[in-house]
Amino acid sequence: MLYLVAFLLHCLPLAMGQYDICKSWVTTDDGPSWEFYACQPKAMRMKDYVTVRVDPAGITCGDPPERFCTHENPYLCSDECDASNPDLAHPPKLMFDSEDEGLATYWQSVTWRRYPEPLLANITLSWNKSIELTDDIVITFEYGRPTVMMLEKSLDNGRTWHPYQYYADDCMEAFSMPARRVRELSSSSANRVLCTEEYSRWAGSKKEKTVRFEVRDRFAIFAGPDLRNMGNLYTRLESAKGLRDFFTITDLRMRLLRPALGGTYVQRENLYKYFYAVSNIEVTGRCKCNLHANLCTFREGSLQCECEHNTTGQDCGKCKKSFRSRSWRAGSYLPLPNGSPNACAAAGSAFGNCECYGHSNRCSYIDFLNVVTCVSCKHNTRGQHCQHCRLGFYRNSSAELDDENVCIECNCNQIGSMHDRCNETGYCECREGATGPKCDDCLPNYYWRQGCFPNVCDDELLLCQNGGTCYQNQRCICPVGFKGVLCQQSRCEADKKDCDGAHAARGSLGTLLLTVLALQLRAWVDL
Ligand SMILES: *[C@@H]1O[C@H](CO)[C@@H](O)[C@H](O)[C@H]1NC(C)=O
Ligand SMILES: *[C@@H]1O[C@H](CO)[C@@H](O)[C@H](O)[C@H]1NC(C)=O
Ligand SMILES: *[C@@H]1O[C@H](CO)[C@@H](O)[C@H](O)[C@H]1NC(C)=O
Ligand SMILES: *[C@@H]1O[C@H](CO)[C@@H](O)[C@H](O)[C@H]1NC(C)=O
Ligand SMILES: *[C@@H]1O[C@H](CO)[C@@H](O)[C@H](O)[C@H]1NC(C)=O
Ligand SMILES: [Ca+2]
Repeated sequence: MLYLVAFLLHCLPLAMGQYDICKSWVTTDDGPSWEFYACQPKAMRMKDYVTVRVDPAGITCGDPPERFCTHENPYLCSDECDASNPDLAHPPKLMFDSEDEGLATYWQSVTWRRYPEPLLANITLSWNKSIELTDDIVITFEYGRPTVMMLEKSLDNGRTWHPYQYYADDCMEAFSMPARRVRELSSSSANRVLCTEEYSRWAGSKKEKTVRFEVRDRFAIFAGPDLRNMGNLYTRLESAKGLRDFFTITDLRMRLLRPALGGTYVQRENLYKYFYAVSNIEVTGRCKCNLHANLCTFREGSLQCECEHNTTGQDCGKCKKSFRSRSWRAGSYLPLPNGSPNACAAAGSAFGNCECYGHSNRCSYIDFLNVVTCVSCKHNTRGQHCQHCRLGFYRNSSAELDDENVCIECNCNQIGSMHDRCNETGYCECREGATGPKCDDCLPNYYWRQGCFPNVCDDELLLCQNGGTCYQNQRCICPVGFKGVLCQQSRCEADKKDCDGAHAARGSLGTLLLTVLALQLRAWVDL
């Protein structure tokens, strides 16, 4: 009880004390046993686990050493940045140290001496782990906040990026977006990406130093202004499409696009007072463990969920081996207050010993065969244990039997192949002349035209005669006066008018008849 009180006190500010245990030992009428619950790790200061990258190269000040001024005192330029002197250097790691000594330590960029070329910098934070934000992201700028910047996020370790929020002193001018406030959002637009002017205006460098990404204000749309109704938030996170992903990140990127100006114009005669200086980046969140873990530890350079419910993986995203009798599912916040663990079940626990490799969650007993078999195998599998691939699919040899990608479509070319089945290595059975794993190529001496056909002509054996040219192995284009598949035949054998006497004399009875016929036809047309 004491523990509980202490715990509640500790967590009240965020009211996030729910879902903190994965299981408990309970006594029931059948004796003591484990009871399982949906669970998630506590929120942490994520800056302690981040790796940072600052772009472009050479954007950090001090190499070569450089003097800079401040907006307050633009003509007293006594400050110096020198990367080779630890007391005067401003490396990126100073964005993540603790600031409790009073004096701010900060990363600083070079000054805007290349004006009017833009002063651009990217600060990329990577966790190599999916994280669910639980509080605002707060970025602290010394010497003024940027007048234009953008926040981007990635959900796939930096492979793809999406805008998260735009910041400008004039959103219309900078991004062609109307300025909006998160507080104006409604429950249907809680995951909208917007442009805000709240954090970009000049307010004197001493006063307003922070730029926020407002997580709490978005939570408040569902949980009320002081986040008391977390149940409603969890219900929404469970049901509203895309809402949970909106607060999930693996990486963050700040794109600094224009520094503080300290006024309306850039003073070209004193460019040493324009630069970026970031003293702190606070990111509060929890490891995403799919509600299957309440601990997340830093091991081998990355955060890892300590998975329960017989799940495994960095995010507890799959079932442990031999606990795959049904498909993996994330735990659920619902029903309130303890949620559903949706634990992985041991093979053999459901129905005799019916393993379905996670492709079915239903078994059925077939009376007259006296067997238990999986029902409705998914992922293109079939068989008593969903252990085979459906016709038209073949086994992915690099995937385990319980992998969702275990069966790959044969993809046989419809025209080139006999049918849409393939052998164990994905080879289709080809019609005559076709070849290739999918039968979408032709053998040598065949050409493709709605299937493979033997070459009519080529440059080796089936040469076009009498100066004809071979068109795509399909036919000979004959010069005037010749015809036939290989232009081997003179037209005078068909039409007397084109012929000299010598040729006509050698004409056979057949061609003679044809000639007569043609002449008659012409006479008839002329009429
Ligand atoms: C910052 O990152 C964006 C991609 O998110 C890229 O297009 C841009 O070139 C980068 N800027 C710098 C200065 O590296
Ligand atoms: C990212 O995390 C995974 C899983 O813990 C690990 O295998 C991998 O080496 C990590 N990658 C980096 C770049 O740290
Ligand atoms: C996980 O498997 C173990 C046996 O290894 C079992 O004792 C435990 O109850 C299982 N947990 C869940 C949540 O099913
Ligand atoms: C085969 O399975 C592996 C492992 O799951 C997967 O990475 C790969 O994409 C699969 N191959 C195909 C062609 O689907
Ligand atoms: C599948 O067919 C291809 C082409 O006929 C053949 O090379 C391969 O050995 C076959 N694989 C199996 C497992 O039969
Ligand atoms: Ca600092």
